[in-house]
Amino acid sequence: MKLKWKLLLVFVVVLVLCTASFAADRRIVVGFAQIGSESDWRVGSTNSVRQACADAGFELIFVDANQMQENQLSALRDFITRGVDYIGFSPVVMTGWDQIMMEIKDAGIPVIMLDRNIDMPNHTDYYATWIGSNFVEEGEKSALWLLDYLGIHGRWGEEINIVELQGTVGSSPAIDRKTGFENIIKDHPNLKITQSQTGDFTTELGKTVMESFLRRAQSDGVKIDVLYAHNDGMAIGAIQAIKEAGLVPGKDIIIIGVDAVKLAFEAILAGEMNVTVECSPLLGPQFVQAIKDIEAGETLDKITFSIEHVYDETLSKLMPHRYLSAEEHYPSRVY
Ligand code: GYE
Repeated sequence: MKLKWKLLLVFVVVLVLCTASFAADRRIVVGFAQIGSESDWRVGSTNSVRQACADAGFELIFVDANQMQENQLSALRDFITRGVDYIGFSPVVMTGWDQIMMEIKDAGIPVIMLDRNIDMPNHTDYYATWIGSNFVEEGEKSALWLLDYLGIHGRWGEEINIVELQGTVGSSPAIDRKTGFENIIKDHPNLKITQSQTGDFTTELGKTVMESFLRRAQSDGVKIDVLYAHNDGMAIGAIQAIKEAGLVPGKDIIIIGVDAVKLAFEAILAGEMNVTVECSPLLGPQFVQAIKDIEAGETLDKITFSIEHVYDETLSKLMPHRYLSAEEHYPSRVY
């Protein structure tokens, strides 16, 4: 063989080997469009996704959208342009995603929905799976806990005025937690929601809105018996407002929160909050597993719910089959 052909052969062999090793080393690239960092829950969710992707050796392009839909839309569009392998997505609100979901589908990028859901025609056609909590059930559990609590305190049938701090307007947990709670209280006409407003899932707004609930209740001469907050962060802010108004949270006003973050456990142990309904943000490992399953050619279930509990320091002593002790589980909380 002539030298020039030999050199060409060597070149081709080297090229093939390089390409093969590049393919073997090629990391899976995941774009994740996160809502923001509005709560301890969300921070727990972000940490869980980051850690699980790092453990799996994925390259993660992570965007914090600061609770703004337009930021999420541009992050998703950027993921398409970059040609990521997978998209992870927690939509801040339910609607307004039709166009982008179609674009992602056309680009052939599998989407894994985490935590919140979208509302568009045939929405399940646009994602491989959705992993999260049953928010309607969380609302129902909150109301059922309240009925049990009133029962053991001999307040069954008493007129009970409830104020509600809703989550982000138009988000699936805010819509569903309200629906779930109302599903139960509608059969109990003595339980009334007297004021209801959004606190956007933040502690700061939870406090501000609770202050206005208290002012309005005072001027109307109406007692507030219960606060139902769609997340613990808002409940913590409201507790502050209640204290500043000279009332005793957890006693003068029964406080119900959702998420089961560490701070809620601390408030329960301090007697300032009564119960927290768990919603787990630790979805990173399931998110990574879903990607691995798709890589292996499996078809995923469209919905995966996480298993969650209710924690308090009163009913868990009497009904341990239904409620868990906050004190006992506090040391093992990770968010
Ligand atoms: O309850 C709240 C957060 O979407 C389930 O978002 C999540 C909610 C969670 O900021 O704290």
